[in-house]
Amino acid sequence: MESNLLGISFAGLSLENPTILASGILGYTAESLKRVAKGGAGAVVTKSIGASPRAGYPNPTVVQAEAGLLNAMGLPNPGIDVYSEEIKYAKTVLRVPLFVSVFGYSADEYASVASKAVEAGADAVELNVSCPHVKQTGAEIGQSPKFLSEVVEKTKAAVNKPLIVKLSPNVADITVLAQAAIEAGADALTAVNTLKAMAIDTETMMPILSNVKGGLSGPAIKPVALRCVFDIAEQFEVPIIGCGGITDWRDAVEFFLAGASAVEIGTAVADDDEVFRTICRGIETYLRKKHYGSVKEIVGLAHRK
Ligand code: RRO
Repeated sequence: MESNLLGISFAGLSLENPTILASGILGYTAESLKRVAKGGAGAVVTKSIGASPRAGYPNPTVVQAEAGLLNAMGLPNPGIDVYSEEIKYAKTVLRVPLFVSVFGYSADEYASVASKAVEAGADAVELNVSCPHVKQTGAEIGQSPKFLSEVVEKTKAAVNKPLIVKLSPNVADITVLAQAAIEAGADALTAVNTLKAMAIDTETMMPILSNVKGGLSGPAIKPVALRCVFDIAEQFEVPIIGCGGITDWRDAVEFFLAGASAVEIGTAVADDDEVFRTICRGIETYLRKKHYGSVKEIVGLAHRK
């Protein structure tokens, strides 16, 4: 791989390429993160970690949907005190930046978990203010500019590493939340988390997920995610990670053209560890064919008037 075509500097971090493992996919153990990094990811994001252990929801927690996956895992995680050991170990086996995804039930809790994650070795923190189906955290915070500002401000003051805020698509105008996050000190934004959705079993005549509603990911949401990135990039200079249904190089290029500097890949990794490498090769071929010297040169080109 020629790193000069694909290498980026993102919120002060050097990435060998702009493809990143999205949070929630294969994301707890250092060994699984290492496997993804070997598949060519430029950085990896952990599953979201909170202040204390949480079991998550009972099964079924995942359902195959028409063009994607519907999940309501319910933030299962071991808690930051236990997970800090895994972060420390991950830092010894990973050769790419490690982003730790963090959630909380208050601004102070977000800040405290983020600070412990950084202390353990996180290269960046991704704030999950967008889980669509867990009460009193996630989207309940990320849908309110006031709560969001408070969480971002407190967390920013508690960490000395890049702070990335992952936004929800389940809002009327994502730019209002983007603005709140930026003004409160976010170094970058990830757009977007899953789209609130559900499925019903026609035999039992009941919702399939134990939690009734969940989050839709995968190709079904790509056009929505792309629109969110475009809307944010139209108004703000902030670095953006595009996320939502990216499966091949063409999807990734669409997100760059919309204004993303990097892309997160989640659902597509479930089928193929090597998806990062395959997508990177496709982006390189595209850049050469179009006579561009770097992926940076095509970021935001779809906004030309
Ligand atoms: O754990 C989950 O159920 C979950 C989370 Br934290 C999230 O941010 N997005 C999602 O679709 N599921």
